[in-house]
This record gives sequence, C-alpha cells and structure tokens, in this order.
Amino acid sequence: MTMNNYAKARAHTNIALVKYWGKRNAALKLPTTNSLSLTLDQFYTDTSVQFDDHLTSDQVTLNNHRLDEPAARRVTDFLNIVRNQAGITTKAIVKTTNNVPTAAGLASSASGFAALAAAASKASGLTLNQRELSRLARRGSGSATRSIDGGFVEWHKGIGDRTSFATQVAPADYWDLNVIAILVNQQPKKMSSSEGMQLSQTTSPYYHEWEKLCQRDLKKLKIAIKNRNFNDLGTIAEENAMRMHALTLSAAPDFCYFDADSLKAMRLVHQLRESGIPCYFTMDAGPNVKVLVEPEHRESVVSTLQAAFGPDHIVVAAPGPGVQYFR
Ligand code: 2P0
Repeated sequence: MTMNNYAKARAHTNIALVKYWGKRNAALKLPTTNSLSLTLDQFYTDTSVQFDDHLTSDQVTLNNHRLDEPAARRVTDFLNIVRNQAGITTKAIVKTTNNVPTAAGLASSASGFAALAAAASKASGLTLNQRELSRLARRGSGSATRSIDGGFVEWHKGIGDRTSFATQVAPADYWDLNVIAILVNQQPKKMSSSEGMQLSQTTSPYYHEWEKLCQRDLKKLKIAIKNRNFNDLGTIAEENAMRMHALTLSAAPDFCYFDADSLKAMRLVHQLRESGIPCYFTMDAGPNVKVLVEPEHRESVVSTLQAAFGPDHIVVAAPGPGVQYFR
C-alpha cells in the first residue's frame, strides 16, 4: 500500500439536549429529526487502526480484550464502508480504549464510532473534511455524527446521505457550563438504543407529535444558546428528555430506561431547583442522569449529589473538543 496505513484518534462523547430518537432509513442511519448536543470533555474513546496486507481478517480489541461476534461484526461492517470509499480490501488491527462506561447510557457508541471513523479513514488514505467525516461516523452510530465536532453541535437530518451531517453551533469555550454525570448503574442496558427507537417509532401513538416538538425545541434551544440563557437551555433539555422517555413508556410493549436511582436523582434536581439553585437534568437510553449547571452553582449541586450517591458515582464534565489525531 502506498498510504500511511496507521492512524490513531480520540473522540469525546456528546450529550444530546434535543435528542435523536428514530430513523427514517436504518441502513444509512438517517434520522427522523435534527438533534443538538454538547460534546463532553470527561468521556472519550481512543482508537488506533493499522491496515496490514498480511492479515486475513480484522482484529478488534476493546480495552485490551479481543472482541467476538457480533460486537466485532459492527466494527468490520464499518471498516467495509471505509475500505469501499478508499478502494482497498486490506484488513486491519483496531485497538480501542474507552474512557466511558460501555453501554451504560453514556454514549460510548458516539465517541467509539467517531474515533473509529477518524482513525480508519486517515489510515486508509482518505482525506475527509469535517462534514464528510461526520457523514462517515453516522454510518457507525447516529450519535457519532455529532462527536466529530466540539462544543454545541447540530446534526441535520438532511434529505439523504450527502446532506445528513453535523455542524458546530458554538465551540467548547463559548459557554462555561458543567454537566454532572451521576453514574447510578454501569451495567449494559437491556434494550439497545437502535431497538428502542425503532419500537417507539413503530408503536408509540405520540411519535408524530415528538417529531413536531423536536423541531420547535431545536429552534428555541438555538436561541437559548445564542443568548447564553441557562434557564431556557435547561428547561428545553429537561422537557425534551422526558418527552423522549415518554416514547418508551408509550411503546408496545412498553419499556423504560429509568431505575429507582434515576428517579431519586431527578427528584433531587427538582428539589435543588425549588431551593433556588438553577440546575436541570437530562437522560439518555440508560439509567444514568446528567445534570446541567453553571459553574457558580456547581459546588452546591456536586455536594448534594455526592451525599446522595457517593463521591465515586459523580463525574463533573465540561464542554469538550472535537476529534483529535495522535502523531
Ligand atoms: C441521542 N441517543 O440523541 C439519543 C438520545 C440515546 C438517547 O443517539 O442506532 O447509539 O447507532 O444510531 O446513536 C443513542 O443511539 O443509535 C442515541 P444508532 P445510537 O444521543
């Protein structure tokens, strides 16, 4: 091969403030709605890709353990998309280290496929711009589309593969905010996001309303970001998250990502707010709760949450950067 066939990249997770919950094209991972997220500094994935002519199959390790089917299959399928674009057939050694609890609702697939897209495309000799890289990451996992950029990022649903990518709304240093993650449960979830969103989309009577509301929430959120209006940002994020979870409760069969500690965390946030401390929660497809707060109130929220859940279960994050390459 003529190219530099090794590359290593880091990508951070993102937390959606207006969420992605449904696909209009499953194969291309084209979403039903636009979504808007904040990339986080504390949770990230490092991935290296080495294409090697001597290999007869892809070899994939996650946190130093060899991945078996079907997890390795998802990586191989993704590499096939990259190989196809680059016009090669060479197999690869993929080494991934997650600084994120895998499959616990902290979006490890977002940072995972963003890092893989960056490392694999570079190692394959492709030179992609941000949009092309974002489109490629989307093929691995929808939320990965938004982890190519840092700060506030909008994923445009687009009208097809070429127009469905993410762009930065504001960089990480635009607004000094914190996202406090409460790790209530680090077990892998029972209902994957892909299955969960499909079930919601096909069976919830509220799904169409969700699509309409997301459009409205997104417009309001962009204004809140523009004005750095924290109460508006938090209110929109909390409402949008609960509406997404209402789609799981109203599916048939119904399912739920909350556990008892998630409800406890949500109540604490309400109580903090009633006591005059502005903070808001959001939750993804897992039981962990993330609390949005401005730095001036961070310590009071952190100490309340630490007292309730134990210091080991609280991680304080801030806006994080987009994809970075290692030399
Ligand atoms: C989001 N989530 O916007 C939403 C909110 C979880 C809840 O995107 O099927 O792993 O690979 O595209 O990206 C998680 O779903 O799903 C997700 P696929 P993904 O962050």
